[in-house]
Amino acid sequence: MTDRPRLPPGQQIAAPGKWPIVGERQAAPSDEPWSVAVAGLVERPRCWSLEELRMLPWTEQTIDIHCVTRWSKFDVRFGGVLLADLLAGAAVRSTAGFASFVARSTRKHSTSLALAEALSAGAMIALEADGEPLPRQHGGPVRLVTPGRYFYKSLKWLERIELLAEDRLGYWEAEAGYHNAADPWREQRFLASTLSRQEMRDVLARRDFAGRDLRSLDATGHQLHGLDANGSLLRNADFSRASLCNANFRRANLSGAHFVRADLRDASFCDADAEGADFAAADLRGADFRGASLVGATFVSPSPEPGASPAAARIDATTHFDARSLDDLTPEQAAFVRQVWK
Ligand SMILES: Nc1nc2c(c(=O)[nH]1)N[C@H]1C(S)=C(S)[C@@H](COP(=O)(O)O)O[C@H]1N2
Ligand SMILES: [Mo]
Repeated sequence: MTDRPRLPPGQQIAAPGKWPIVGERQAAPSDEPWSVAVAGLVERPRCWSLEELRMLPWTEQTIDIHCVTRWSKFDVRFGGVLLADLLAGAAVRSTAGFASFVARSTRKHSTSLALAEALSAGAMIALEADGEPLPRQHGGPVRLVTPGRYFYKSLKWLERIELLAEDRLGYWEAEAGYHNAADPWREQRFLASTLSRQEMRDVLARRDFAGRDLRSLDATGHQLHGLDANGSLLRNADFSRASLCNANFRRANLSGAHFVRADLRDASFCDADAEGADFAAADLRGADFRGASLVGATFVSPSPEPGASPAAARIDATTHFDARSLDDLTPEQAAFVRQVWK
């Protein structure tokens, strides 16, 4: 076996002791006691209370969390029950190829896995993290944990597992174009854009993105000063080296978008979701990040190539940040921004 680095490509370690909350922040309010139901293509559909779950074979797995928004957290020790041990009690039918995991949340959040992959990955029903009951905001009292996949395959507040013949795409996979395979080592983050090349050219020529779904758009090197991208969906879009002076990205979803070496002078990112966005070597003088979410964002390239000029964003006193939002950055990124800001 070849030695591979512990951190998958494009990931950074979250601040020590920090475990960001991503996606929904709480379960749906309910007076029902917590339980996990197994239904669908099984011989014996049934429901386990938390006490019953604790009577199944107990497993502990120490895993590295890799969030698609580019932060990672090493060595979280999850305690609970292997999916395999739970399903053994329900007698899965041979026609079941997929498992859909549904949360007790207001939007009935879900994710899915091919059954064979879930079992071989060691997917588990977790009740504890680092020896403590799972915190509520992290999916307590019971969540799915799928080792070796981006963390969106680890559903919080697990309530129901449905065994299916065909896959049923989960919430992020269907709504946000998250990759259904989710392998961090292959950077399976997002599906490719749904636009044709001609549609891409048209939309770039018009410079009006407002409110549109343009995920994974390739706008590298384009002249887009004054662009109106208010409220647009630009997950994973590539604006590397683009001219974006005065661009309006207010309330846009820029999760995982690339702005490497872009000219973003006086651009507005107010209230935008810029989680995992990459601003390495971008010109951010006059840019406004107030109200923006910056979890996992990059402002200085963590490992510039030897001999290359350091890929640090140009930030000065005219760049606007909420000081508090800098706490969401990794320590290295936060230290860099605090040092050059003002
Ligand atoms: N019910 C539910 N589970 C969810 C999500 C969500 O929005 N709702 N988000 C997913 C995503 S994208 C991630 S990265 C992890 C975040 O888990 P954490 O908040 O405990 O870090 O939960 C996953 N499970
Ligand atoms: Mo995520």
